[in-house]
Order: sequence, then structure tokens, then C-alpha cells
Amino acid sequence: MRSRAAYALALTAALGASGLAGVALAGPAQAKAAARPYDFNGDGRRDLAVGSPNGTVGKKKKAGFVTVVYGSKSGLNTTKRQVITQATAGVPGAPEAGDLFGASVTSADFDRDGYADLAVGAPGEDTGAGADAGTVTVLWGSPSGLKGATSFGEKGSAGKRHRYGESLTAGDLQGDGRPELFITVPGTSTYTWVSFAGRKASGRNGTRSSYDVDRSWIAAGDVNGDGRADVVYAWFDDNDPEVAHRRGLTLYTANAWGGFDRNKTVYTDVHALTVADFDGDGRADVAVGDTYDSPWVGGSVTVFRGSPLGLGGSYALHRNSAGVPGVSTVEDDFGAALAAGDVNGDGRADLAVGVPKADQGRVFDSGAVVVLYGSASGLAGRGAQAVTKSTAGVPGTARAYEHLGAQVALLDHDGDGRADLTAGIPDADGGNGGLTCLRGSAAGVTAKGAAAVSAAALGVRSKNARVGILLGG
Ligand SMILES: [Ca+2]
Ligand SMILES: [Ca+2]
Ligand SMILES: [Ca+2]
Ligand SMILES: [Ca+2]
Repeated sequence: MRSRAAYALALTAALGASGLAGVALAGPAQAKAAARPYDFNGDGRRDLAVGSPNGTVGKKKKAGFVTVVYGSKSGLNTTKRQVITQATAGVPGAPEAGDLFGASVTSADFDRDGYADLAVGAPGEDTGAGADAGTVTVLWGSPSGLKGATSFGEKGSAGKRHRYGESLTAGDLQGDGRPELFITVPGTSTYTWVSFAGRKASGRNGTRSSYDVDRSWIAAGDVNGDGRADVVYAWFDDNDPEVAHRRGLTLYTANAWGGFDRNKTVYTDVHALTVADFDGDGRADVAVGDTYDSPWVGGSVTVFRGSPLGLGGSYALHRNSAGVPGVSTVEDDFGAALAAGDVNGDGRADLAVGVPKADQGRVFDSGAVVVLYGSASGLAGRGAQAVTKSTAGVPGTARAYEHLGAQVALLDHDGDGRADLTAGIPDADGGNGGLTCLRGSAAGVTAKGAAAVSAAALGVRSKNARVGILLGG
């Protein structure tokens, strides 16, 4: 394994001024206003993308697929949906065993035509560069939903086991209204990005490094408040002998030259990552989930405040924090999944925290979601809510080891200006999985109108879909 210092140098060089030639310069802005992320049909309501990377396509195990459920005035409308695989007309490539199409998703209006587009990672795709080199596919939004696609692999330094596309996010690097797509490459423990001119994608050269990590995450937001999207890259490695460097996160702040400056690295355990403005000061904050029982039993979330200088001071929340419902129990996995959105519509981002191994009495590992609300001082325990299948008004019965909260999403599906909660239950229904959906309101998430969505309702039963193992947003 390469030393972290050497790795840092390589990455700095690759992302600094010397990488400028690879950046596609922005053309004149197009007239049409960009759609908001995840509104694929442009009707003002966000749609839900559900990744099933382990899903079977034909006879190909773990080829993977994505199920898209469209928003409506009354929330997610399961009768209006698409199941998209690499066999779908207009999608490049073909489904092969182990492609893991749908292992990651993110959304932005990359071609700025007024319809949000969906980027999908297939980190297990074999290419000319080798097995598991990985590819990313962008599915294009339209008035009738996602239609047609563009696919690409890692530029310049693709290689076997790079797993390009394991984690994706979108953000506006230059602050010019044209979103970039950011892509992790865990096989070289780095990230790279793609710019779009219309539907033409131009990628940057990646970094050559032998530093291979087990997991990677990426999230974007304007952490220092200068109008350009900054990027947080996080990694987790079980095998690196350099213990102090096994896991952590680095903030890279966007500079005026179309690249990034390395801001600050924190070596810490990471199991989930999101970036949003929880205190409403105009600078995005970085939330990190850590499911380990240390330093807090049951897991914790640490928030690093955005500041003009980048990553600022931090605070932590866990199940035993004042105001947070429930009690921390060993191996609850609080923080296994995170999603940010404004649930109560007060202008500050709120945070959904997955607790997939929370018990309901003697029903072990049935799972829970805790919703923490933003305030002027950041995320607070005060007013926090816990949602399980035992919550009054929530449909279904809690079952052992079904893992509600393994993934969470906060998106405004009904278009009322408040984010709605979707909790994945990937191990429900014998591994078919399912979703629990609650709507947002001024008083927080509400069981009124709560819905259960099964794999059967999405038309993906008996395909090892594990619905809810991966959710966009
Ligand atoms: Ca929509
Ligand atoms: Ca579009
Ligand atoms: Ca910035
Ligand atoms: Ca809020």
C-alpha cells in the first residue's frame, strides 16, 4: 500500500492547477431554467430512484437495476414507475452478472433542458480496462420521464478493480448554473468529475494510485459559502496497515480556476456522509455517520460546520442526546444512512438518520429512522422524531432483521415545499425489500398519509431487489 502522504501529493497534483486542461469550459447558458434534482418529468414534484445493485436481470445475478417512482399531489405514485436495466431500450451496454448497475445514483439537470437527469453507477462493470473497472450511465429526463442515456468510463487511468462510480454526487463547481457530476474511484481512493456541454460528457483524467479502499463516498455543497460547490470525499478501509489513515474524510474547496484546493482532512470512522446547511447560515455543513459503538454506544452523527475557511468546528448527536427519542443500545447502527432535506419547511435542512439495527422490544434489528431538525445553532435533539413500523399510523408490522432505515431519502414528492421521508427496508419480505413513506409537514414527518411500498407493488418481486438498499436523495 502506498503511504497516505504520497497519495495526498498525487491527489493534490491531479486536482490542482495542473489538471485544468481536462476541464470542459462552460458554454453560454441555455435559456431554459434547470430542473430541480430528481424531478425527471419536470412537473415540480421530485421522483424517487431506488437502486437494486444486487438485482437479477434475466438470469444475470447482481446485474442490477433502478426503479423510478414518480411523485404526485398525494406523494409517491407507485402506478407511475419505470424499471431500468442495461437491457432497457436506449441504455448503452448489456446486463452482465456482477455489474452492480444501481449501486449509486445522483441527480441534477446536467443538460439543462428543464428535466432532471439521473446518473447511475455500475462499479462492477467490466470494460476494456479490466474487470470491475466500472462505468457511469446518465439517464435523461423528459416530459414522459427518463428516456435515452449516455454512458462512460473513467478517463485516462481506468483499470481493473477501480470500481469507478461506487459513489456519485452532483454540484456546481464553477457556480455558473451548470452542474458537474462527481464520481468516486475507490480502487485508487480518489474522485474525479465530468462536465456536460448539452448531453456531451467530458471527463477529467483520473489519478493513478495503488491505494485501494473498501468503500468510498462523495457529497457536494457550498461549505465555505463562496457560491461554488465544494466536495467531501470519504473513505473506509479495513486492510490498510496504516491504522490512522484507514478511514476519514477530506474537504476539497472549489477554486476560481475550475479545480479544487485540499482544505482539511479528518481521520475518523465513516459509514455515511451528507452535506447540507443545517444552521441556515448560507454555508453547507458536513454530516458523517459512524455506526461503531465507540465513542457513543449505538452509533453517532458528527457535524462539521461550514465556515469561510472551510471545515469548521464539530458537534455530535446520538440516541442518548437530549431530546432524541429512544435509548442507545449496542449495535443499533445509528448513522448507517443519512439524508438531508427541509422536512418542516423552515428554510433549514433537517437530517434523517437510519438506525437499521434498532430493536422493537424483542423484535431485533427491525430498524428505525430518527429525524433531527435544523436550528440556528445546527442540528438539535429538541423536536427530534423516531419512526418505526410500530409508530402509530405507520402501516405494517415490525419484523426481526428487516433493517428499516438501511437507507433513507428526503425529497419533496408531493410538491408542497416540504421534504417527505422514505425509509428503505431491504431485508423485508425475504429479501425483496420494501419502503416506508411518511410525508413532511410544518410539524415534522407525519404518519397521516403514510404508505408502505412493496417490491410487488413496484413489479420487482423475486428478483433479489432488496428494495431500499440504495435510495437517491
Ligand atoms: Ca416529478
Ligand atoms: Ca435534463
Ligand atoms: Ca465553495
Ligand atoms: Ca427544516
